[in-house]
Amino acid sequence: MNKYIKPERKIWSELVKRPVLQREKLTELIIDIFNEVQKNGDKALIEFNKKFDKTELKNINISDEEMQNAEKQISNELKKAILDAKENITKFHASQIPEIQKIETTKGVVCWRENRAIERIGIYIPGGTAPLFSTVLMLAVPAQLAGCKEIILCTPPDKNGNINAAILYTAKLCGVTKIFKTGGAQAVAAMTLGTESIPNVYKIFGPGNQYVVAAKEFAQKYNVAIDMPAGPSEVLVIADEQAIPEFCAADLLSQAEHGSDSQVVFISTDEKVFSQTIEETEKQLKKLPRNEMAKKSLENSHFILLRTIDEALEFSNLYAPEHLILAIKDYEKYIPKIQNAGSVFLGNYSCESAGDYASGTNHTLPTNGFAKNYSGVSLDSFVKKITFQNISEQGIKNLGKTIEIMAEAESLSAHKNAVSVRLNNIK
Ligand code: HSO
Ligand code: ZN
Repeated sequence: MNKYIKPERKIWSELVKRPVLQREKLTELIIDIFNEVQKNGDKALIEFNKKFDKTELKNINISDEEMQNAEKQISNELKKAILDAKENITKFHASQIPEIQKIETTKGVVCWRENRAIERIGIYIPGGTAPLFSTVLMLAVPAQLAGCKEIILCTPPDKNGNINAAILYTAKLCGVTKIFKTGGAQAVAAMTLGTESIPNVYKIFGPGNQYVVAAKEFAQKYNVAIDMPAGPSEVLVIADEQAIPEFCAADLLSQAEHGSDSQVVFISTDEKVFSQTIEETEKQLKKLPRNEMAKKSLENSHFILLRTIDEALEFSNLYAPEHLILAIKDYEKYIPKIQNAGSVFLGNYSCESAGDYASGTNHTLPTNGFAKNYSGVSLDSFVKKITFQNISEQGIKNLGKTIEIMAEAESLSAHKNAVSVRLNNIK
């Protein structure tokens, strides 16, 4: 835990830096994996399952029996929670479906845009210690609302060859069309290139370890789009004198438990809240089952005392956090000053966990400073927008001269002519 008391501005640029990830070494490995998947398809994936996931599977498909068993394994309580969350995520993302607006830019010239779903998308869900079925909701719900025809999900099997029941249950509930037992860079390669079983997709979504992240970057060489560049998860909490240290500590730890590379930053303008939050964080940390991971992540994390909320927001905008929690009074007043953040949580009761699971907003958000130039996943992430225009005889008469003059000035006479022939025809 690094503590800074009113640090000078000249060191801020150091404080906002994330640990550098060494990706270069991975490229060769990723190329090998892509080549192997291209050459041997499903067989390669089965071999990779043996090698990396230590499981002997004959194929990468999920049987009907496995799907039915998954549903039986989930408690009614969890099913109800997943349904509640799905309802809120659906409400929020459905509100993002735009109404078509036809704009007459010049009399007789009508322009508009229409959404078309990306037909085939891929969702990657990591395996490991925390089965992120909530991420299935965050990606499959907007994909289905957008109208994506095929929603492919890949996730690694455990050593018994099984997939977490909640992941399977949620996938089915949210209209995922096919699920495959394959993980890591090879799953990304398979969704990029296609295999006998796995269709190639046009866009790949979802979090993953450094291999998955590197493979998603590499997939773009094959004209496959990705949701966003990824890095470890982060939260920045700003707390004034009315903040509750117990709440702040819990929020910091909820993010720290994601992984040893997670980033948490705490900023306070109040000395008492500052020191009490540090004490609380240490106290709560001891009680956490994922204590080891959270402890490591806290080692790289910053606790900063600043003078004012304005100053804290300036720091936050420079850091551009994935999640920003404003545990301050008058948070409304400060909303216009938030420039760079993935998702913002306002007031003492808006915990990040709410957005992670069930309030309705998406939890797939820009990390690693990318909140400066990227948005989180939304309905828009699953569509392309096509522009249309319809120009009447009157329209070309009204706009024709403008086009002719511009085309001539660019020395593109064929462009000019495409207008001239029409204008002559009208006369
Ligand atoms: N905080 C994570 C999302 C997540 N949390 C999933 C729990 N499950 C990244 O925004
Ligand atoms: Zn989380």
